[in-house]
Amino acid sequence: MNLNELKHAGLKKWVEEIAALTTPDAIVIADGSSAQYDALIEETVESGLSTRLNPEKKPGCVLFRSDPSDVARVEKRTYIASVKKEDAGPTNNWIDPTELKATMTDLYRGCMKGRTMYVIPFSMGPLGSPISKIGVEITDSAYVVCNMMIMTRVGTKVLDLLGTDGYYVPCLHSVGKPLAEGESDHGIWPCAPMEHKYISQFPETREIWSYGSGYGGNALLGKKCLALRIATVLARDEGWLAEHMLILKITNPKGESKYITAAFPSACGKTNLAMLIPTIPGWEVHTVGDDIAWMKFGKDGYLYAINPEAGFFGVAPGTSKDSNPNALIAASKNTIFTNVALTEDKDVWWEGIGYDAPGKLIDWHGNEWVQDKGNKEQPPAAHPNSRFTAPAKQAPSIAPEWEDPKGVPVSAILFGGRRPSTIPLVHMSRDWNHGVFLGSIVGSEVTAAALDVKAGTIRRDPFAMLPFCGYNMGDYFQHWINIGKNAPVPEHLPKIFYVNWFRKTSDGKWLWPGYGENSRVLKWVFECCAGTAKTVDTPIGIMPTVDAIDRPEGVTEEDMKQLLAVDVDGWLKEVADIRTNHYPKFGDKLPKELAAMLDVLESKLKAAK
Ligand code: SAT
Ligand code: MN
Repeated sequence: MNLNELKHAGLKKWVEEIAALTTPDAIVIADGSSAQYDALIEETVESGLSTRLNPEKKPGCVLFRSDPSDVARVEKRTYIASVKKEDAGPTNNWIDPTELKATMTDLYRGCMKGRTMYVIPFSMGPLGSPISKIGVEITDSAYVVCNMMIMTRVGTKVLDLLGTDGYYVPCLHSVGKPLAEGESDHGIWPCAPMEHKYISQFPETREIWSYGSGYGGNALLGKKCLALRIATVLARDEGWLAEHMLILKITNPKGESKYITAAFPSACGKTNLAMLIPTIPGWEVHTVGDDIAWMKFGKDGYLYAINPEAGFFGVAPGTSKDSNPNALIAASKNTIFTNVALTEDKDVWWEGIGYDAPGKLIDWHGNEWVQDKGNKEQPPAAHPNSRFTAPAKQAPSIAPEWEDPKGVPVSAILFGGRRPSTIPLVHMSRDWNHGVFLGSIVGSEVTAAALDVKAGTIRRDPFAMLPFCGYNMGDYFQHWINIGKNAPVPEHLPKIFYVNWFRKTSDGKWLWPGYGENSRVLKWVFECCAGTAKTVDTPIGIMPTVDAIDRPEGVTEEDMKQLLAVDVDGWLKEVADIRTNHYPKFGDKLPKELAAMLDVLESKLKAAK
């Protein structure tokens, strides 16, 4: 289909304006057909940008290698360009929108010369769902088009839904001009130097402008840019929640199901939990989503969640038959791999795949690589942030109702992080505001190697939304409080939990095995929602009794006591850290309900001492 067939006058005008600015050689509209997908992939194979994988081992799969400078989201080049700086808040980068648009317009000028401009109409969420949103991405990257075709619902059906004047979020993307001035093109994966990269959200006008990166969340604008940063703004204004959460369904042996959403900072196993295989006989877990949840009140007063995405953009390293067999199967066909290693027989390999590298590999740089197991310093064959882009429907664990336009009613919301001490295996909030408090204090321990901070430091990542909230995080906390206040049926609000799979003994051993065994904790969560759980009230909230959770093999009663103990001194340190280092960041935007919650926690802990 061509530009003249676009029935939406506003969209056509926007596409023409961008074409005049960026001067592409051709314009192609993504129709969502598999013929178009195949042709685009074939083009990338022919140009050398991608490699087709072994059709017997990985049918319909390709491998891309990005530029070594373009391998992850770039938080320091990500902007919330609200009119007032205060509206971006203390946790976001800000540039005045007029100034930023002027800078970026200069960069965009002529940037698509020699390339094709693609117009991608996409729906975040099932087509026509009252919770879904439509976006249109303009990009000069075929890689982006193909990834968007897996991650979202793309094509003419979306244009039909949009009609002649429907609302869409405009998302403009270019991989940018080559790395160095005068250089014809930097290698085969074009991108701009760091100081020219901009991932910009304009919250008032609900626009996304991205320049200079071709990778992941910088370039697939439906994901973090629309489904989180812009969606949080829409959600605030329209009274719903756009969250960085997986959605899973848990079913007990009687066939009764509950839906749970969960937010964790990165590297805490969100995709693994979403696809977990329970170790408790008779229980089942199914996947609705692994990264983002949009939740809106239904007529019955329950919060209904949809997964706005249609695929998984999962981290490859560490994914194995043991850690996540469902993800491996999901990514066994029709999948785009990025920056993993290639085997001699054109299969993929990565660190933590569960077996040694077979023979000579081509690493993510495109160089020969032979595993040297004695050498701990050997650079990895797959980039640590290498990815698979796989259709969600290919996961054996996918819930049959994952595309239900009305969403699924949420019974429980989990928050969690990587906390070797203090935070117990699980506790439940006393009420909604206490749950909001738990979300606001989410943090994860960082290692000295990972970030430029002292080992053992807690990096606070409220609601796991630090890089993804499109407005002032203090106002975002208030929005969560307001959702509770305005709940049509307060008893139908989800219960809120804080979990921690990462407790260690004083000599550094894991206290809890994690993975499939986490189903034992999910079972207790299920029972809390059903009103059948064994619970005890403690200064920090509602906890399981020591015998409430069946112990996995290797976990002793002593371990369980430790996992479920209230560490009063540890929590008092936590309170002090929140009071002096965390909450003051939000100034007078910090909701009074949260300040009060901190005081209550402190006095309960002191009374227990
Ligand atoms: O690159 S993405 O933002 O899509 C994934 C991630 O960093 O969480
Ligand atoms: Mn994520």
